[in-house]
Amino acid sequence: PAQRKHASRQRFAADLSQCLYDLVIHLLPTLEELAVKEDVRKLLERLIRTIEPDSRLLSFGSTANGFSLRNSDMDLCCLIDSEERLSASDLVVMLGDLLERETKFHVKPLPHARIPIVKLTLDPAPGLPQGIACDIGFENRLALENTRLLMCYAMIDPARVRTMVLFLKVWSKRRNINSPYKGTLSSYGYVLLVIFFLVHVKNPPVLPNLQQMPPLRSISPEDTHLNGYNIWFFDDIDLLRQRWKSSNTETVAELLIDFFKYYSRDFNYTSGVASIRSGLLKKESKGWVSEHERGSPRERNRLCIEDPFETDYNVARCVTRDGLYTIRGEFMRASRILASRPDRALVAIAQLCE
Ligand code: 3AT
Ligand code: MG
Repeated sequence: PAQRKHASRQRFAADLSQCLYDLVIHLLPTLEELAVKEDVRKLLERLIRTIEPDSRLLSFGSTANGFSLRNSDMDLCCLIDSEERLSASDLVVMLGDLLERETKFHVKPLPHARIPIVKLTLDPAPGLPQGIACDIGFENRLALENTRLLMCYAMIDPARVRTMVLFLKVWSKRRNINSPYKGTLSSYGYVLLVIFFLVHVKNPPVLPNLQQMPPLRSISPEDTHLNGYNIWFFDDIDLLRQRWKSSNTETVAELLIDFFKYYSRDFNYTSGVASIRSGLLKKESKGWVSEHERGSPRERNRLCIEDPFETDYNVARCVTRDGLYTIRGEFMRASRILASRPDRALVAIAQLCE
């Protein structure tokens, strides 16, 4: 009977892996969508240069890191290379006016937000059935770097890493636990949970720790630091693909099953901090405690995920007590569904994302 159980588990995992690949392929953005988005970026860049001639408009977030689903929003960052430049909030106001006059976008400038941005939306049109949503921020160089870091992780083992991440994005959106504004976790947070799991929890690891690999030649601190944060990581992916081969041969389904199991019962939410740079840390050692005393409106550190570069920043700071309760409940539910191994993997996926 033990052997039969093992065989059935293997069969289910193989089936599930195939279904996950098939599902994810259908959810990737089309080439047409990517081309339209690139045209939009170029158009916006041209317009911004009428205000700041020495500026560049770069994509970050999922459009740039390989973790994008069909119709995902565009995150854009404007970098200005000249010495004298307008403040971000002035730029937001001016750019807002300009785009309002010159384009068909609906424009919403937010000059007084913590990070000033211009929000844009474009109505659906033929060839663009879902329209476009886009945020333009300024000088957010750390976001460009963390985008590049996630992209490198995606490229080391695209089949397993991208499939896991994309499935979790779909799942978390369908289960309504992907809204930092409502007390749950951002996509960025989920991606970090996956990478933490693949680097630090799985043994043997599926991914190396790019931030702890020694550089090939010595680099001066000026080249590795940005705003006081160490942003160095091993980014020579061609070389890495030649040299680094994971001895972990688990299928994407086995990894996903284990991921849900780990975050439903093994991760210590009370005291643990997930850090992709340093592994499992303690809230206490980072001073990320006691901000959620009873009745306090400031609930900061229920769930702790260290940003890869801004190490004093908890990416999951928006997650409230109720939010975390819901997220953990969802991890348990997913774990339960997968453990019950319905006859067909497709049924499991449908149930998971119900
Ligand atoms: P979607 O496809 O939009 O769901 P995404 O991969 O674009 O997912 P987000 O929209 O959550 O991810 O984030 C876009 C980028 O913004 C990722 C990261 O560079 C930055 N970012 C987002 N949330 C945070 C955060 N809490 N802390 C620091 N940087 C963040
Ligand atoms: Mg995004």
